[in-house]
Parts: sequence; C-alpha cells; structure tokens
Amino acid sequence: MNSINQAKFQYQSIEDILKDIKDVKIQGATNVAIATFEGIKLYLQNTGSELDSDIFEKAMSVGNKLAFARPNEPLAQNGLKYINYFFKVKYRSPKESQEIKQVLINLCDEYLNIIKSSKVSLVEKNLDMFKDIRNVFTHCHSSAAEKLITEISKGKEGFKVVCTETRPLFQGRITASNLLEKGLDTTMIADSAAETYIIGKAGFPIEAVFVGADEITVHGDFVNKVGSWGISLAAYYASIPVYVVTPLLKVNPESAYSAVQIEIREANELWPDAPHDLKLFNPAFDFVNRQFVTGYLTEFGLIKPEDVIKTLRENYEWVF
Ligand code: RUB
Repeated sequence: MNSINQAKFQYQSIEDILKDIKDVKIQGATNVAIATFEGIKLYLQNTGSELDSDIFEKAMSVGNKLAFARPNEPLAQNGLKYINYFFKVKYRSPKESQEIKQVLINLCDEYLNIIKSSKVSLVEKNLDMFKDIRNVFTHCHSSAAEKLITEISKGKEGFKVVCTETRPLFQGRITASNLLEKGLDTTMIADSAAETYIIGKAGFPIEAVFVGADEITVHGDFVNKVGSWGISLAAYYASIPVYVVTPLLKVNPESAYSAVQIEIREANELWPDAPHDLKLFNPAFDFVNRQFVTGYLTEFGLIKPEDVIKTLRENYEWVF
C-alpha cells in the first residue's frame, strides 16, 4: 500500500492496521498518522451500545499502540496530544460514554483534517518559490515531497526528477511509479549513486533536493529515510538547496530533553537468507543536521531550522 485513502479506509481490525504499520505496508509518516486516527475511529465505531465508562482510556490505548508502533512518528504521536488536550479544553471532558465516543470521533476527524489541510497549504504557500526550477532530486517516498514536486512540474517543458531505489524496502519504486503515472520524466538511480549524481559527476545537473521528514527536532534537525544524511551532505558540498517538505506537526517536542532514537529494523529486510554468522544492522532512518537544511517547506511557508520551535509555539502550543 502506498497511500491511505481516508474515504475508503478498508481495515476491519486494529491488529491488521498495527501489523501493516510495523511491516511498512502502511508507509510514510503521513499515512501512519492517518491510519492511527482512522484506527481509533474504527475501534470506537465497533464498540457496541454497552459502552464502558473507561472508553476514553481504551481509545487512547489503541491510539498509543498505533502511534508508537514505530518510534519516529511524531505526526501520529502529536495527534494523541491534540485529542487529550482538546477533549478537556474544547469539549470539557464529557462524562457520559455515548458523548465521550462522539467527541473522540470528532477529535480524530479534526486532526485528520489538520493533516489534510497542512498538505494543501504547504503546496500553496511554497509553490511560487520554484517557478524556475527544472531538475530535482528526491529520496524514498514522501507523499508531501511527491505532491509538491508534482505541482512544481506543471506546465514546465523539460522538468525532470531523479529518485533513489531506497533499499532495503525500495520505497523509491512507489515514488517512481506515482510520478510516472502523473506524466513526469523520472529517472531512478541506485542509492549508492546518489552523492555522485548530486555533485554533478553523472546524469543531468540537479537544482534542488526535496525530501520528506519522519521527525523534526526542536533545534531544526530532521530524521528521514536512511541515506538522507549523505544526500544532504552532498547537496551542501555542491551548494544545492535541500528542502524538507513537511507539516510542522512532525516536530517532536520531547527532542528538547532527550536524544532522538532511530528505529532499527529487522535484519532479514537486508538479506532474508543471509549466512548464519553474518551480523546485519538495519537502521530505518538518518538524523540530518540542521546545517544542511535550506528550509522546511511547511503549511506556514518556508521555515529556517532555527525558527522551527518559535513557529511551533505560535501555532501549536498544545503540543507542549
Ligand atoms: C518514509 C520516509 C518518508 C517520510 C515522509 O519511510 O522516510 O520520507 O515518512 O513521508 P518509511 P510523508 O517508508 O520507512 O515509512 O511525506 O508521506 O509523511
């Protein structure tokens, strides 16, 4: 599965959603967040007329299970804070279980709408900056980066995209297939060819790198698919701008106090029938230092790494 269609959310059980998040069949931070809040709604809708008094706690426990199935998912995790905060502030903690159920469903829908409208706004707010750009580079599959690249390409003769394979799970194939389906001139390269390509020693010259993010720190660093650090370093070396296309709600407020833990995935993703004594190490993501980031392209326009925390406080104070 490469995208979650909210209107046709097909899952019948929380266990199936959980399994697909863990197996990366539900892929990308935005889709994980959508699956989390559709999952909470599914749980609530499946509860019968005999509702428990602890329906709030049970729904939040389902949300926790899904939002923390993979560690680097603040977009989903911040949504639980949204529900917790506005349940008390906006809906004044209803006591009757039918009302609790309805309020929780409303809050899930509100958060799903925030995600959806952030993605629309991040295109509207940033598109004009890229009028003259024709050759771009992307990595992995980010629904946000894909959306912006597609919009930038519109009406431009000779617009070209280079994407990576993105081993070990080949999420770059999702990007490549989606871009091709939209009619974009797309070239795929092996991950290990990325840096050489970016610094201009192969293929056509790259004008800008667009990647997504799984997590952003309060200091303006970001976490994205493994390979992102080398790509960003190469772009920095070659003076090519690196844009991180993302809703601001991917900032992890806890990163003010503790180091970001990178998800380490199963070794068999690297080599299913590897020799018995071979040690395999399979980190899912890279931590990319803010010095490599030209800007975050968000629903509030371009934000410099040093302004991430200020903009988050101004717009989403409830995450703290
Ligand atoms: C996906 C990945 C994506 C971000 C952003 O990793 O690194 O770039 O999640 O995606 P994985 P989006 O395939 O391991 O989930 O812009 O769709 O939120």
